[in-house]
Amino acid sequence: MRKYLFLTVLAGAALFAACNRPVPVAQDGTDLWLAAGRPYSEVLASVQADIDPALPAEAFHIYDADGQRHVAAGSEAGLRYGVYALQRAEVLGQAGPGMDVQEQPYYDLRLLNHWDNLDDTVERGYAGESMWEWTSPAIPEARIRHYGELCASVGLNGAVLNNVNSNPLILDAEHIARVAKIADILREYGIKTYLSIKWTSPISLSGLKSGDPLDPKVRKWWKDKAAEIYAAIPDFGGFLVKANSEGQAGPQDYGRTHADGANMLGEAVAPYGGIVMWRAFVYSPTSPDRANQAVEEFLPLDGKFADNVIVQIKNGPVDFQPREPFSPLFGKLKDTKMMIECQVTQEYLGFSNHLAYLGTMWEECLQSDTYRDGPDTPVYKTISAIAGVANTGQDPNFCGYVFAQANWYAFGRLAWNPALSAEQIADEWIHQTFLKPDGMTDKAFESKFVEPVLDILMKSREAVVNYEMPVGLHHLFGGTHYGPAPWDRLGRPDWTPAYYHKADSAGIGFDRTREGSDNVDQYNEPLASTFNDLATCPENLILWFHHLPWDYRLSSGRTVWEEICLHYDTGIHQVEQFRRTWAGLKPYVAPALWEEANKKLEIQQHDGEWWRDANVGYFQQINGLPLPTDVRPLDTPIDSLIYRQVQSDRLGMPIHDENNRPVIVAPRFRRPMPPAAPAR
Ligand code: GCW
Repeated sequence: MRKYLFLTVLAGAALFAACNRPVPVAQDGTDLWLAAGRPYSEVLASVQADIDPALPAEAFHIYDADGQRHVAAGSEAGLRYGVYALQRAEVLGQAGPGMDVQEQPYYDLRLLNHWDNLDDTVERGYAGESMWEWTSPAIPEARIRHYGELCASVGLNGAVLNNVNSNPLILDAEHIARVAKIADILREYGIKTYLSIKWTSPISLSGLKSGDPLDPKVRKWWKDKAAEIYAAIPDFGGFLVKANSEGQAGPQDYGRTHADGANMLGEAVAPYGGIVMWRAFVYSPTSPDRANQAVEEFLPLDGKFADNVIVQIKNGPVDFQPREPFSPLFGKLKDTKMMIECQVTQEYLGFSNHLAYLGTMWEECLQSDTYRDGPDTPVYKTISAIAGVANTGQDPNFCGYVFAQANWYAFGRLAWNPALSAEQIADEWIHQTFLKPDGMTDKAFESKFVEPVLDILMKSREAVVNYEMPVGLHHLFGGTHYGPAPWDRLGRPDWTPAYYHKADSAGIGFDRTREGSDNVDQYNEPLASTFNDLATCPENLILWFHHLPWDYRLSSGRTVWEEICLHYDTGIHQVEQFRRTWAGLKPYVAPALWEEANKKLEIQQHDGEWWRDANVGYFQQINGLPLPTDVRPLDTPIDSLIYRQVQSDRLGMPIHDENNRPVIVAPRFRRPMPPAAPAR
């Protein structure tokens, strides 16, 4: 009898569970983080919207009065930000009666930089070809509108449409007319249009003999060009310039300075209120330390830039590596406007294949204290504007991976308010992106789905650091920047991993102390001494600043070699854990999104194993040391990885086989490598 009762209860419970089983809502990622909210027009229609000239232009105020919800703002753009903020608050359950929120953006200039080429390829783009479709007869209006909504919803207000490695043709009449059409659409979303220019444009477009910024003919050419652009686009934002960098020409070719060049362009756009963003990404192959060069070139020019010129500085001193210290230039320039350049596209963090939430990386940089004006001068307070290299393309979901969308979102939110926490932003993004399954309570959705996904996002960047370049290692990649190549020692030295890891039989790491390149002294005290001293240098940057013997003991009691091995191993464990977590989330996610991430996480794990096998295997060849006993053995012997790279398609995307493993091949053209340093 008791047995029957038990079975009946069991059957009842099963029936109850089946009836209450959450049913995922179909979605495909093409709405990005606008998926969960009410449509914008509906939110707008539900409020009393007013322009209040007393508010700053981009500010908004959401409040309740007279039994009605109000959104007041200083301008149309501010109103849009306010309505989107309300939409977000509704999704987050923060829009209850009595809501009273007043905000304005921290920076006036919040831009995306698109590295899109006129042939529709995208430099470091991993989401298909250019979203602007330069080669099509018509401009892709629907996509541009969708982009406008997405940018406006997070408060981005500027877009540089083309690659910093610019094609001069962007400034010909045909392209200006086309850009004007795009600008007309973007304007509706409060977004200003900017262009990257090529320094030699006067020569290639009009046959001038020189690009000398002090040559009156050159100056006139730029003024005329500015007039032509502003006639077509009256609110054109201005120019972004990569000059005397990575083979691009610039004012230094004529014996002039960056300031001479920037100010000449600044003068051309000044009458129209335009600006010039001049990149500080400069380095020459002969310098003993690439990380030193921005300060070396730009510090002497401090105070020499015109008012409408902003120097655009990458977050780290080398190049968007998974972990770098902040660029010391942020702590050095006092009389020059500065902006940070973040990279939203994952050039060094697994393209659109790896789940790497970058909010935590940017937070780390923006919150770093530069001590420029004494303590509490974090990077975010030294700058007056912010730019991010976009991760957008023609893929229907814009970014090539639903989890890559989180980085566009996070960049926008930090541009609006750099003091927001990466965790809060990630939490917002999850709620807005993933639809709650039917038949699931808010509470259950929170604990069963949102929290585990948040946990993955928050750990993801560190996982990439661990399996790619831990303990301060950097620039260990090869070829397309997707996979490892620590063995690479050929060609321009500062483009090879060996220049950065400096591994030999005695040790590893770049000596940037006072005994080495003295990069530490580009930081203000107390940072300079903190980084210089082995006892105080943060261990997650230790091989960035120090060259250490393999058997040097870190605070854990483990040697440098053991720590390196352990970090690679940990990174793979972390991705395995992400996969397990994601597998358990299947009941709550639309199949299309679940499948996409499931596949990509498997790719990520296999790529992580490749990174570990290649780096640990290679360094082991150099130091002759055994693996520590508490890490797993390598999967693939170094002999079948060394000097090889992943096979890539036409757009540089890596190819994986049917088991989601990278297809590792010998490069088609390989010069013989000099022998590695002998093992001891
Ligand atoms: O990160 C490097 C990239 C180049 C890029 C350059 C830059 C646009 O590998 O592709 O060129 O930086 O920022 O100028």
